[in-house]
Amino acid sequence: MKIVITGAAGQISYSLIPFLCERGVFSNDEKLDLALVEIPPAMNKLEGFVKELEDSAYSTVNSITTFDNINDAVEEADWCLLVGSIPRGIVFKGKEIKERADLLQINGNIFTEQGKAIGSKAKSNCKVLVVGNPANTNALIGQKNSNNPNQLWMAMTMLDALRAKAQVAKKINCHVDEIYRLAIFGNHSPTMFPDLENANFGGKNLYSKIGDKSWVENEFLPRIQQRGAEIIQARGASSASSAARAACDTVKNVENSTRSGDIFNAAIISDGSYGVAEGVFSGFPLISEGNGIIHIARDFNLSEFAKSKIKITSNELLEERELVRDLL
Ligand code: NAX
Repeated sequence: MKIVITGAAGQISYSLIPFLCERGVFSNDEKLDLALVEIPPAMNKLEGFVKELEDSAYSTVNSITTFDNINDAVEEADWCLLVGSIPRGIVFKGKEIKERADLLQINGNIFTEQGKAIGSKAKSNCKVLVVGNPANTNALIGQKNSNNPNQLWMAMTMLDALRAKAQVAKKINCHVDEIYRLAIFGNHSPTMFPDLENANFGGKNLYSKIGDKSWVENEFLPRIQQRGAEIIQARGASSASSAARAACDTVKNVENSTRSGDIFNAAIISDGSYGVAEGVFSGFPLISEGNGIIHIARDFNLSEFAKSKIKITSNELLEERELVRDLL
């Protein structure tokens, strides 16, 4: 199993790669060939991390190779985890990147190249998870440029789902594993919509169990939508350990079947389901049959409130798509 990880010297990858190397993510007899990708200035740091991975002596790992370009790395890849991207606020070619439009264009160029490389060189059933922000639109650019319809492209919304589960579990005093069918719709951005109306707890409707509309609308929703900013403010750095756990969980969910009665979360290309605009990457409730076969769960009932929230996040995805139209 060849796994390519970009941004491999970054903070998310520092947690993500050890998680992926633990048993239980892929089938037990699978041996991993890790292809770790960075930009040239970060190669020294990456080599340091590779020494640590070697010292961890994982029984699951067959080989570890490093690359300073995507083209050589993705040859015959089974999975590509695209974590690396240029963050907002950084000085790039002498200019501070403040605007979403600039961020989309700069990262867009990275994902154009990565999409082309994956489409032409990775396996025809390669699975791709985009973590680097703006993740949904980066995935759209990558997928369009891959020109390979059999590969599965996703953007990460699992972290939003885990955050939502954790807050609800605290509210009703249960364990996170007791919560089923909690879905994230839309963009991985503050417009995303975590739906509790279709979620279950102990076989009963979760929204009714919470029984507190004001908490859902005025505390829960803004907290999940702004959780990333809350972490940055407290930690002085963006979410890394939780993001890594969410990325690993996404891989696990795509490789294995979804537990009975549940869904998992990722953004995939929209076919217009649930009122989301067609042709953008949106979070949906998904069901996995294992080995990369996934589909959208079709039995969610949306209230007028949910529909209005999904429209907002869908419109944002359309706006983002317009800003990168030249790259699609
Ligand atoms: P870091 O800045 O620690 O690491 C990013 C790494 O990517 C750096 O080492 C950089 O050299 C590398 N990189 C940049 N361009 C590259 C390229 N073209 N090829 C290969 N490597 C490249 O960021 P980190 O905290 O690890 O976050 C990575 C990305 O995840 C960011 O875009 C961040 O915004 C995004 N996130 C996405 C989340 C999601 O739920 N989808 C949540 C967490 C996180 O905010």
